[in-house]
Amino acid sequence: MLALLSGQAAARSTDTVDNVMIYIVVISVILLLGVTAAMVYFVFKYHRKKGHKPKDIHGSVILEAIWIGIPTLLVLSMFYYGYTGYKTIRAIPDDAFEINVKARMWEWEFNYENGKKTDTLFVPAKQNIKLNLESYDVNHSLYIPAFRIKEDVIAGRINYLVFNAEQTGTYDIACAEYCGLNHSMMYTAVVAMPQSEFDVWYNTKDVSAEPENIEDTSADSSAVTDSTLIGGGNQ
Ligand SMILES: [Cu+2]
Repeated sequence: MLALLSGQAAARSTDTVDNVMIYIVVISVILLLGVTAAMVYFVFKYHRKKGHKPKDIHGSVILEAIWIGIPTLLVLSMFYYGYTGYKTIRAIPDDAFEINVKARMWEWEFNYENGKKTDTLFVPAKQNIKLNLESYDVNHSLYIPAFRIKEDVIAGRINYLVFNAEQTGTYDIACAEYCGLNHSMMYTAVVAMPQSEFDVWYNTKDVSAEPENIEDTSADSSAVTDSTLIGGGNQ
């Protein structure tokens, strides 16, 4: 919601999902207020009065058509809005930068095309990213709450997740599929860096090295440290 208020979404998918969410919440609140107001009004209007004889009402085609028609249209519009958003999020852009992700009990492994391998996901910001998701063992689920995206990592199958981080920063990654005893320890982070910074890191020889500036900050307050991630999670 913070991103909504400040107008700075962490990723494109954040906006897509939030817009649908707001749409559904607004409709729900309007209906809630309308139903509650009608209920209170009817309590006073139709309370039992002395000497008053209630009369029976036997259906009304127009009324019934209205209360079937309007909710149906509302629900269909929610579906349409949600589905078009889902299609946008699932579409694989041609220029996507691919990273192979392997999940195992209980950690994530990010494998880059040039042989780099990390346990934190480093990506360039404002670039389409495609994660190819595979599991070494059981089912997991890769969840990035700030980007509003989550995809199951199914054993024996390759799944994918696409995103584009609009803002540089560090965001939580969690496992969202209960996968065993230390499932709750499967926190790591996605670090979105400016393209130039990412290129420097990506092209350094040491395959296991993490970006220098990330290592520096992780000592004090960065969310890359395990303790912060475990504390700050929402799974
Ligand atoms: Cu898991």
